[in-house]
Amino acid sequence: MTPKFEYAPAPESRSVVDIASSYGLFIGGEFVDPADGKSFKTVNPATEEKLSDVSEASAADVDKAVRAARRAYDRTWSRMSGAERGKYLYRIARLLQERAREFAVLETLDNGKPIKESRDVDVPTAAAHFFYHAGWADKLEYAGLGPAPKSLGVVGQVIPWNFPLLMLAWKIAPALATGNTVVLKPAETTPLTALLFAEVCRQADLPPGVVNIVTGAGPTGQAIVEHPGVDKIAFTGSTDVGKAIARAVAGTRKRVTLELGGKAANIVFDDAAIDQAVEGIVNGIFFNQGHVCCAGSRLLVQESVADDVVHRLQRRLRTLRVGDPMDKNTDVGAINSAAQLARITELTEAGVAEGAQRWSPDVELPKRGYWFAPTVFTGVSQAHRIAREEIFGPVLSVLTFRTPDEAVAKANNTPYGLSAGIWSEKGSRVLAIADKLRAGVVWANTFNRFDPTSPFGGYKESGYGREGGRQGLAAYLDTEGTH
Ligand code: TAP
Repeated sequence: MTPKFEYAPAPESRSVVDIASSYGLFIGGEFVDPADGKSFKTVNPATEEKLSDVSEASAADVDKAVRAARRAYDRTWSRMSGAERGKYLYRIARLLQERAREFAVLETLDNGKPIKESRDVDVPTAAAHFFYHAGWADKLEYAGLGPAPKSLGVVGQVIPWNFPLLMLAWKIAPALATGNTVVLKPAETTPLTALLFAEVCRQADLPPGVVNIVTGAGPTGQAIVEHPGVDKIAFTGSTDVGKAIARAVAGTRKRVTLELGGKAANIVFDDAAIDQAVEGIVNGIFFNQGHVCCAGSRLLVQESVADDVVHRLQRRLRTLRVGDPMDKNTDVGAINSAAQLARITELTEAGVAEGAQRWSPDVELPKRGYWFAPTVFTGVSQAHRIAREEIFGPVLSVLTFRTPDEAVAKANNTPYGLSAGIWSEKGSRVLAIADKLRAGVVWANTFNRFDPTSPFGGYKESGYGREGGRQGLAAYLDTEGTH
């Protein structure tokens, strides 16, 4: 598709939030320079314009952060009552709400996601995670995890770029509520909301060292994983890196939880409310440009309604607005990085080469920045790469089935098992199918709904451990008294 126009982000977006020209590492409650003075730039993926220079933490910096976290754990955080810890979490939650506009704008500038998503999903859901876990802080003995479960100590957390603030909240809120201290590394391409969050920690008077933010690339994450002073690793990212982390911590005292990739089936039966299902399909794969671990990237549609569903889906996709993420009417924003765009392009080319039929609505993509038009593949077989591999972009693969058993077999025919969706008006069918799906989260007549009260996590190669809900607390507690 030939790019046709260019735009600049609205000038007011820069005035909503102050972006410093460079950022230090947040260690022990202070922004400090990295030991070897290295930095990297973070860009706006919608314009390729540089936003800021961010410090690159070396192993020495990670060591400093782990020591700060240990000191904070020993001297203050582990000695504090749950009720006191809860007050800090409530304070952080309220500050996220008060500064919601800044967070939403910054997230959209750094990530490329539509402002209406950062405003209505990422930021409020992040605040909700802090509110929810604040409530648990003084009630841990009632969580059904043993009489007086103890915290683990220093937790190393490594997160991806698709929901930078929300993934931070999923990690930091339960860790703090359960009495642990944290060293967190955001993804290289989206560090800015984590650094704004560091400022919020200071504003909330969080004791220095309870939260430490070290920015950098893969090696910084690796230094956290390998540091002997870390008691637990919580990782969200690709299955390949997750496997490397599991190998690195094998045989050490470190606990580990992994939230990895997915290739979710969104299953539409012939008795479904079709228009409602079409909305769910669109939300399932085009929300956040499809940069969603639990995206409904495989549409399994019953043969008798397949033509109708695809036709209505195409009609709906023609109405999507692709472009400036800062425009409140935009539905599909920019791809997060050149590397991710290359991966999406490579896989979609493989889809064509393997014989699937590719379709996109006629959209005008901006000239600069990283863009990919919403894409639907029909005529997909289970052997195609686009049906097996995680694309992590706005690309839907459509497969068909005749019987419910065939739907289940196809849905489960993947090494992943993070999520799935079922569209049917029959409650008994929904329950029966949900029971047979090998996926950690199953949505019925909806998709991509996130709530702090409900545990989220994978089966099979999508990882282990749960985040959210009562079950998510267990990942941060020594429930067996063996740590
Ligand atoms: P990864 O490349 O795995 O990166 C995730 C994080 O790990 C980043 O902070 C990355 O740093 C860091 N990292 C890279 N190499 C590392 C190493 N050897 N040791 C320790 N840390 C390392 O994934 P991604 O491309 O950012 O994210 C996309 C993937 O995340 C997808 O597969 C998606 O499904 C998965 N994801 C899963 C979930 C859940 S909840 N299951 C949620 C969101 C995303 P850099 O950014 O600097 O490379």
